[in-house]
Amino acid sequence: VAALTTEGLRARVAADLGAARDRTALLTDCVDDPDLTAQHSPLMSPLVWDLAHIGNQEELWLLRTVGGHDPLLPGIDTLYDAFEHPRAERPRLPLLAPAEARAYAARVRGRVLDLLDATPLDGTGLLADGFVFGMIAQHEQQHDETMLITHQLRAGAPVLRAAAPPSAPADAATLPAEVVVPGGPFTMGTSTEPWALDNERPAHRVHVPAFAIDTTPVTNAAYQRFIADGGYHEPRWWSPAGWEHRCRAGLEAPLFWRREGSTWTRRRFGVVEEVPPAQPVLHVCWYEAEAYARWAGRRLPTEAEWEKAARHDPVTGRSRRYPWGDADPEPRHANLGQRHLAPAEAGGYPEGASPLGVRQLIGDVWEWTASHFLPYPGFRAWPYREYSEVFFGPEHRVLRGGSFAVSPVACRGTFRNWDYPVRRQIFAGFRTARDAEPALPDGRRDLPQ
Ligand code: AVJ
Ligand code: FE
Repeated sequence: VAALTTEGLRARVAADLGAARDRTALLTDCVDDPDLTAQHSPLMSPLVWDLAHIGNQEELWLLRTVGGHDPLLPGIDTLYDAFEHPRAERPRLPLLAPAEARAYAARVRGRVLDLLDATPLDGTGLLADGFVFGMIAQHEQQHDETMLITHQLRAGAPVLRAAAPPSAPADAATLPAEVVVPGGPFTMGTSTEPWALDNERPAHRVHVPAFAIDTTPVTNAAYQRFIADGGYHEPRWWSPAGWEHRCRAGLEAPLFWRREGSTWTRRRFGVVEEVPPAQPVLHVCWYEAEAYARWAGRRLPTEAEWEKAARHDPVTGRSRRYPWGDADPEPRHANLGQRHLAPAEAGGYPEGASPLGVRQLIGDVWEWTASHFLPYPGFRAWPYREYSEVFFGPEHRVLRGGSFAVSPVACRGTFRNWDYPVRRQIFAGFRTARDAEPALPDGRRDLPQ
């Protein structure tokens, strides 16, 4: 973004806003009005809430804060303030009806495109490198992922379709199980990425001791070995909080899985299929990831380890924007943007590998890390406390890397997501790690039987 001319940046903003709106339309035009206003899960808003909230945030930040406009629909702000009304309450609010919500979001967008033409994007603060426009494009795409989660929770006939993700390349079968990342400092976070959000800032040096990390996310086949080995019934693999949750919630397998005879099936956007063994496991909570890792004789990577594996270039000592380099994501690099509605098989996207050969760090599945969601040293809430600051603390765990449902505009090596350790409806999987000593000489490890 930084290298663009003002006109190039304007075109980029318009394209990113347009791509977000196309995605929003795809997710909301395929269902009827009762489906848009229904609550498909108490964890989620009705889709029509997300739709108007997208428009309302765009109006607040772009039309009112930047443009100085008066409110378009006086009185609606409180309905669409995520902090005033928890998700479970939203269906009972006097929300805009689907046609009104669409018209409102479209009206806001029309004025935003006029404002974009009239606004210099080389200013400071909110306008530096077009930041606030980029923030709003990211916000809409984040809600597009949220709406896709709602679709996954929705019962009924399938309404979404997409091409299957690519199969793993031939070398996937012979990849080393893990990659050793040498110890030493690296630069975590960013002070230069123009559209990075506040929690990704500032860049700071972190010393990370040598560790080994899985070359790919943990697969359904590997996870099924944990289940078959009685992993859900062995308290020793679980932390005390994890075991308590496993018992209270009656966890036996990932969310959406069902055992049918000797095979596992799962429901994906209304379609029941056999669980694909080579795809990364999806819809496990942090506690399940933690238990699997302990069963495998390993642990979850810390957030710093994950980011070092993803960004550190041992040749130059620099941190890259993405595992493959500084170039923006293209379809050959990673499974992003809801092009496919599932993760690609483990070992996929060799062109997106990190310098040390770690694959699929970006895209496919969000990856749970061991770390709590905390501010970096020198953190400054910007432009609003409710994006990150109010969520810092031990109750959330950090997820990294983005899923197949994440847009390239809202995904990079520094991007941080977070959620409660019990959450399973998000598109989350994980990979495991270990301290690097003692390393096996060929970089392999023994897999659990
Ligand atoms: C960063 C994904 C946790 O969806 O709750 C959307 C993003 N913030 N609107 C969320 C967000 C405000 C946020 N997450
Ligand atoms: Fe939001």
